[in-house]
Amino acid sequence: MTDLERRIAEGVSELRARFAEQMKATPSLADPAPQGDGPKNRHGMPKEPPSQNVLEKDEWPVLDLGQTPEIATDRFRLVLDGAVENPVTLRWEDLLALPQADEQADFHCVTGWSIIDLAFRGVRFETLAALARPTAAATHVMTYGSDGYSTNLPLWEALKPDVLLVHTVEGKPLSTQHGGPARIVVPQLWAWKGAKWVNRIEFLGHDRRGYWEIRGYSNTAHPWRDDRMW
Ligand SMILES: Nc1nc2c(c(=O)[nH]1)N[C@H]1C(S)=C(S)[C@@H](COP(=O)(O)O)O[C@H]1N2
Ligand SMILES: [Mo]
Repeated sequence: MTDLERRIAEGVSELRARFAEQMKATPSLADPAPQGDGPKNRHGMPKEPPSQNVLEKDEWPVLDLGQTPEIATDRFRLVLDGAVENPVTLRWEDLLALPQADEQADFHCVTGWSIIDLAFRGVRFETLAALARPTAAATHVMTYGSDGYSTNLPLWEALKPDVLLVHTVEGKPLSTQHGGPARIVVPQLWAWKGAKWVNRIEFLGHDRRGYWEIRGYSNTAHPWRDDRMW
């Protein structure tokens, strides 16, 4: 283990311990069957949330504010700042030097479609957080895309191990239209919680609503509880 890997592993266990109770109290981990008791394969969840249509992987729609920033990997920067002991700016090579993770996860869009079992590869959010070391006051994050988008998350959702900064999907580089070179994916929540073209993760000592949350989307965004608006 390198020094960096050891520091990250220590940071991750400290954060998991700090937020363990709140993580356990959230629907994806707390409810054995929040929408009934159909076939289950996702932390005790049915395969797709209520009223969702399952699309094939090659039918993955593109949804965003209408701009598609082109970010070459040599211009990629990810700022981790706010309520942290160690603010950092990561370049592409820094990102790839961090421990990499694979997650087979689902992608649920509030407009009514879900894609099941996408193979995501990237860096776990908890790895990034362990690097930046959230202060004792940190409770939430705001994530920003370079198109002006933002979306907020409580740390007890962001720190779940399947939350990734994704750079590879199904073995191929994440496409520009889906937020490449790197975006956040939060499989347990509606897809708007994952900023495409992410360039900043700001740690906060209180909650603050992001782009769609200000405009009436649910702040909790749990598909399994049908949290869609407000
Ligand atoms: N930067 C950025 N990220 C974003 C958005 C956006 O407009 N800009 N839209 C969000 C919404 S509303 C959804 S449903 C998903 C869609 O991701 P996709 O285009 O890869 O399907 O991205 C989310 N992340
Ligand atoms: Mo969306």
